[in-house]
Amino acid sequence: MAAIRNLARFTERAKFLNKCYFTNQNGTLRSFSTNGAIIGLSRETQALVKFGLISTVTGVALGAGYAYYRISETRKNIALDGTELDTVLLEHKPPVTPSRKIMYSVDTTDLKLTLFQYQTCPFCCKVRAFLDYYGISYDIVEVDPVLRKEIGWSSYKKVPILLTQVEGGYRPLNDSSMIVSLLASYLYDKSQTIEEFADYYPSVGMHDENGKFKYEIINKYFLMFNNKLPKNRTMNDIVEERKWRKWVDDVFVHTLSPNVYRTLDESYKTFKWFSTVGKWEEYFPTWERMLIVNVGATAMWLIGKRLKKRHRLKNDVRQSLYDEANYWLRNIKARGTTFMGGNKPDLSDLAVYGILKSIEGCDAFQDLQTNTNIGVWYNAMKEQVDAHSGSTSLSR
Ligand SMILES: N[C@@H](CCC(=O)N[C@@H](CS)C(=O)NCC(=O)O)C(=O)O
Repeated sequence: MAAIRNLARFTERAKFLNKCYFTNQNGTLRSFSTNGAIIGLSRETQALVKFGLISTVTGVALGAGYAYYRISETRKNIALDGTELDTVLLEHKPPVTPSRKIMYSVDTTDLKLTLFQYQTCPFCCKVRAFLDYYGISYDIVEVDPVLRKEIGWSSYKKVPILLTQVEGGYRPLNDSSMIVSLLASYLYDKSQTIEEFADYYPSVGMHDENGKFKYEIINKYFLMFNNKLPKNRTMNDIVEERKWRKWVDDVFVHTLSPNVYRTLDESYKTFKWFSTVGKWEEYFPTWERMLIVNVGATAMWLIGKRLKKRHRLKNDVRQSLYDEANYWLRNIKARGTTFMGGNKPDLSDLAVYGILKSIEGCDAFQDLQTNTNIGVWYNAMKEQVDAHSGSTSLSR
């Protein structure tokens, strides 16, 4: 607000200066050339100069505001370093209307879930792949990725957040892998409540090697089996599944952004697809949609380059995407089964499927299909998820 007020004050002053000192009688702006001669500027140039000035001041004000915000956040976070973060139980449901409801007749769970998400966030797609495969109903709240006001009630500022109705209120679950592990454990052993399972996944605040504050969930890949393994699964299967789920989060997912935001043009195309598939026209007013597409596409194109470096992708980022997809496919082939989980998908299949689904409408996905054999596995997964095949393993 202060930045906006300062900008308004500056604009007023600029108008005053414009009137008093820099204009000729006929209203054209005057400035000084390097050799000291006064040149008259056309109205278009005046407009450009004004625009340039205002943009610079806005940029500086926003930059200063952002720097101040980062410093105060870092100060707050240093105090949190290494401490266990409180998990909250909300007495009331946050007053946000669901964007839509996903209802499955095969759902035999008594879960009441609301997913705060971006339709095309890979981590959100991963959670949806899990819920859809098991045929579990849920409400969706589509979050504005720039303003994020729909998750204003949460101190965790990322999506997905899965709000679960529990005794005495609502419990938000943060982090896609933790959500999947917790729900998979709950589906296997309903003798414990969601609240009890949530205690197995404490979260700790810490700083990473770049000094950035991280929200780390301990044990997020662990499934709680109450000392007995699920039918037809060995300990080795469980360990392998965990290894691949971690590979999805630590390696594979990082090949996506630099690919879908590879050029400014590709970035805009990606955001336009996000807008269509996320039904932004339905949920956000035009100005907000324009803001998301324009700010998002430009910012992500720039960020994509940083991510490429940070995750050490090849210069041709497509190749890194193909390499990881082929690594996954080679390992399934070595097993001689349709899925990594055997004849039925396991949580690692659902994770890979979920994150790839998040780029289904992008050029990068088309190229991936053309240049690798991912299509066969992907289509088999699509069939399983769309048919809610996992629901049969839940009915007792
Ligand atoms: N480890 C988290 C990552 C979630 C995440 O990074 N979500 C992104 C959207 S794809 C986000 O909300 N970013 C907002 C931000 O970082 O400020 C998970 O698996 O859920």
